[in-house]
Amino acid sequence: VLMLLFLQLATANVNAQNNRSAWFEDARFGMFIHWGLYSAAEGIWKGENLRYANNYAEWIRYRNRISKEEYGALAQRFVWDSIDPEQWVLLAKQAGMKYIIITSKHHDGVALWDTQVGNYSLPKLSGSGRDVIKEMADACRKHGMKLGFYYSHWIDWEHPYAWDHNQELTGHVTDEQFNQYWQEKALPQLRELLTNYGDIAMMWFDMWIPYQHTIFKKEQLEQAVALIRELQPNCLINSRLGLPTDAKYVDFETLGDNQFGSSYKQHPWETPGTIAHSWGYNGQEKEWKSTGQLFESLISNVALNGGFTLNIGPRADGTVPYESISRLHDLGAWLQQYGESVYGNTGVRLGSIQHDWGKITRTTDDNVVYLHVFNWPLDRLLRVTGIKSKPRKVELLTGSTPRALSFTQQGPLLHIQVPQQQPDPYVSVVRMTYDQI
Ligand code: FUL
Repeated sequence: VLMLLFLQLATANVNAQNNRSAWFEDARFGMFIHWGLYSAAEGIWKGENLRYANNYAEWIRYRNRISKEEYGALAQRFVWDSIDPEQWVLLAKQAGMKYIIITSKHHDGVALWDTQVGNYSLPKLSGSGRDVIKEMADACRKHGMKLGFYYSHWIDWEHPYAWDHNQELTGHVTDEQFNQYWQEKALPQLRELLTNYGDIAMMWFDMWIPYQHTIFKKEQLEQAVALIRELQPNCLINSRLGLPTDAKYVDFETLGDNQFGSSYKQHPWETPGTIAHSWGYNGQEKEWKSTGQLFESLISNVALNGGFTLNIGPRADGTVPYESISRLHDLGAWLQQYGESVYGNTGVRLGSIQHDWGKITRTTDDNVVYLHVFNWPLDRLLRVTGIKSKPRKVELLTGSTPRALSFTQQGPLLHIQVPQQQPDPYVSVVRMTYDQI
């Protein structure tokens, strides 16, 4: 097994060629934003909590069987004075995130932008005329942030002929009817999103089963791919479109919600994860993930050649809950110091080796390996297995001047002496530099 690992180390860097997804493979960390009419409901409908507590607040229209009109009236609760998408962009930047994906249209069918396809959009329902997608696009451009759109292409509870999960809101839909939804709403809306907002870094679709098990026909999904390739050749497409993960259709794989990697993958991939339980804002939220958990999620994925798209759910007044802000600040402060061990890093299969102290990552373009130490060894000895070559130097990154560490190597077993005190409360980083791995 170890022999195999050494061979694979030598053939690293097969990803991140000069292709569309190279930037995404370097980015590793992005922000997801779930924001829409559901944010104004805050997980409560007419005094009743979101039905089925174990579900997402952005599903409230469906869970609580809210009529289209009553749901649309939630748009009146938006507080436009304090809504400022630039603040979300700045927050992402401060957190060390390299891209943002925002829900342009979630399952509720409401467009956040000023769509010409029907009237069911936030600018029209609220009467504000504010096109938050345009504001996001402008702010992202201003701050050098990549922007992607989440678009619910399969489920749409507004359109009578779209897919409705168990078909309880809109009733049974035939193939012809579904195609009508596809041709008259979904494709024209995608065209708007890809035409009116400048460069779009990715389209993030949301169907969690392969198309063969859905109402979609392959040709319909191919129409979406063709449209994207025609209008925005550099735009990435995620695997939840429903077509196979194949460079022709899909640029990166999206795992299940909050599902983290379990083994090294050669192709680009990411985990969409919530910072809480719900994606959309839920006033009753009790399950905030700890900052330590978030570090582990990010670094474990990078060690397996993946990325992490971390979601926040702003309120209907645009503010972001303090619980999210404080976690993002901690992540950002750490990335500011130790980002070299995350951005542009890959596990190069070393990430699959189990070490009880933490994870291993490696830069894609040179011979530097990082040890991410979550559990500082009480006996002050870090044991590393799996790399046969001997490092030229081993250093503890301290945030200021790196501190040289002494080490011994026997075959693929490396023993590193570390100080008693861990330099970082979350994850300390040891940098190992090789002449050649
Ligand atoms: C899921 C959706 O049903 C959730 O509401 C959320 O958008 C998540 C990212 O994907 O499958």
